[in-house]
Amino acid sequence: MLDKILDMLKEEDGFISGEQMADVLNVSRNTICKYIAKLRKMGYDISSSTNKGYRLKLDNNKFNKLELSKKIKTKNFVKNIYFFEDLDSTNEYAKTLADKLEDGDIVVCNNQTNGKGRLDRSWHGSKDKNIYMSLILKPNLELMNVWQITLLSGLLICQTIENILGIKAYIKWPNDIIINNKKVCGILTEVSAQIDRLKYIILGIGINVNEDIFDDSIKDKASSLYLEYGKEIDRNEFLALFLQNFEEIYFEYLENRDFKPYLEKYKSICINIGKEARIFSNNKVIDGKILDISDLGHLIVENEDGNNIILSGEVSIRNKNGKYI
Ligand code: BT5
Repeated sequence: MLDKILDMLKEEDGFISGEQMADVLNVSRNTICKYIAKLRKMGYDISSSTNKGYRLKLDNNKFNKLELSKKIKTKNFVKNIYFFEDLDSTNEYAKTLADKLEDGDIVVCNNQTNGKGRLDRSWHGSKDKNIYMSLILKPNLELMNVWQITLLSGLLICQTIENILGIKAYIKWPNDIIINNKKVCGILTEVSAQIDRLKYIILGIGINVNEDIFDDSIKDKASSLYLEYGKEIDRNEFLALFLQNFEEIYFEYLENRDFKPYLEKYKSICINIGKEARIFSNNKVIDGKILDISDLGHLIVENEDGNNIILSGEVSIRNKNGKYI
């Protein structure tokens, strides 16, 4: 009912009377009044006039459960959306619910107050601008394959950026999404497992969508889709399309658990290949040249002794001045 009333308000240029809505929806005017109050509580700006009825002030940047669920077209994913105005961290919240969540459920918020990056780093962002989301996955998968799911999610963020904005985005291995050398999205994958049995994966994704001001600490290396594209982006549409893209590839991948079919595409947008880098892997620091990405999605690095080794870990690329960034 709520979404039907919202649709009617959106379709009307000016005012629409409570009586007209009540007739179309076959409910009392009192019921319409109650739903209008609910919509107002959700932040919709609805004015009313005694003889004319109700008018909605259109706000294309409204990001909430109602708008999001209307856009979502996944088949098996996103049976449940846990949407919050404010949350400390969507990943942390998802963990508290993880046992009851289903494969493909999401936790989303409009304002994340204590966002987490990898290795205890933090993820910044303001209210009403960005996407902060955790996708819960419960695949039947070996622990070592989880890595590939993370890589696929980066690939699919890039694909969604290209689908919606027509802009090419790149990946800094494993998973920073980069446009014009600046980071627009970060991914934090967390896993719960017992011995070798995977319980769940929490894929935490932070996308700088309509952000225009960054914290001093990151303003030189961060950007947003809005800043790169020049127009505001509908977060509902973006997230819905990402989830649809992700669902398709996730189930395709799970059939063979093989990263190879996606490797060429991944490599074609991976900016680390051919670069001098410093890799932090298993408490060791290795300097070398990144030659390639292996079939399993790891880095193939030529180390200082000229040997090729396969690594995973944290990567800093060496810039023109010889500095690792
Ligand atoms: C990441 O970590 O890039 C993973 C970020 C994941 C955030 C999502 S939001 C939803 C979910 N819930 C959470 O609590 N987290 C996930 P890392 O590679 O460690 O990068 C973190 C570093 O990126 C920081 O130390 C900053 O230097 C920089 N950074 C922080 N916020 C940024 C932003 N909004 N845009 C670009 N760079 C940022």
